[in-house]
Amino acid sequence: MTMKITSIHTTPVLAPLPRPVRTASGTIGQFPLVLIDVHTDSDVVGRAYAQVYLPELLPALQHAVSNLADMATGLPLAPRDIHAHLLRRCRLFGMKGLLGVALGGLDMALWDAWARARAEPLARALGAELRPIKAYHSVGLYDAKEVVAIAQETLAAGFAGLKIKAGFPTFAEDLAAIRAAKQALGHAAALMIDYNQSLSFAEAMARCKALDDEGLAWIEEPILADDLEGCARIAEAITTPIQMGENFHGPSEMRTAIAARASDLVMPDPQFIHGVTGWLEASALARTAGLPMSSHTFVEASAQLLCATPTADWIEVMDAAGGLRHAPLQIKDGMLLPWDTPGIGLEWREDMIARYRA
Ligand code: SMN
Ligand code: MG
Repeated sequence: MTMKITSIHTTPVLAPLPRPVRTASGTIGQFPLVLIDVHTDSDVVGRAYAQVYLPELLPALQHAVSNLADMATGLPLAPRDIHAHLLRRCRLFGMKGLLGVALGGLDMALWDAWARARAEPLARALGAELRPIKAYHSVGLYDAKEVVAIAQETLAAGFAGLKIKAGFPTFAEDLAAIRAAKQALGHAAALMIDYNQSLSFAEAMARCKALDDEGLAWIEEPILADDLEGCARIAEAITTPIQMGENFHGPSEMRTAIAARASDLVMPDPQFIHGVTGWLEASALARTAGLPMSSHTFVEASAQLLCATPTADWIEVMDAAGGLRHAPLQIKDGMLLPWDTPGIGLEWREDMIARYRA
């Protein structure tokens, strides 16, 4: 007998971070999250969250989630059917931007409830076994002096990689930070950089070519994510893999980017790609294109989803909700060990929710 959704609650929080995430395109001091609880006519409650990088946009995201939640309340707990229903219902308006993010967060909570109802981790409920995933520590923009301590902390925490943001005003500053990080990491961990779409095409081409012999695991979003032709030209011009995907709004945008050969690697964001449902479609696109697929934030859901991703590569560890959750992440020998608990495994600390509620 299929469960029914009886109510869906949203809670806005400004989640604490161990340190601000400074990027060349803005700084995140606290993580604005909308916690999403899907209640059913049994004792199962699905839990997930959606995120927005600016506190000013948190009310809008919460409203968007609530509006979609109103369209799902009362329906049977069938995540694929609800996803299709919401896409049909919003066909005229379109499912991009904040609405697409709201769909992604709600979809994750629905699938969490679905897996909890089966008393299985999401990966196992999707037909995949849990397995360790190569993990990198994702941090902000640090200069050549600051980055040494970050690299040492990364090695001490057991990560197999470190991603630093790039995009200082001068290339010399980028290069100095990269070389300092490489020296501190030695051969113990891979190094990735992320320009967060901050460079012009000409500047990106120049900087990516100048970095091509630095042995970087990838260069992420050097230019605007929607300039697919520009990304493809840069990817063609250098050997270092170009990485993108956190700004794929739904699987269809990933399909377009793959067709444009815009990058060598893909890393969808579980909310932007439209949740678990979107991720599963995206993982099939990556497999048919033969592209390694990594994740962007949402470490709890990503840990489960990458177990069910044929071309799974790295999991990004930027633990936006870590300060609100009971269970700590398990990083060992360069790998993240997905939790063997029902669903995505989110259990909130009510005292911390109350403390950081927006
Ligand atoms: C990033 C973007 C937005 C919020 C956090 C992190 C960054 C990444 O692009 O890839 O981690
Ligand atoms: Mg990025």
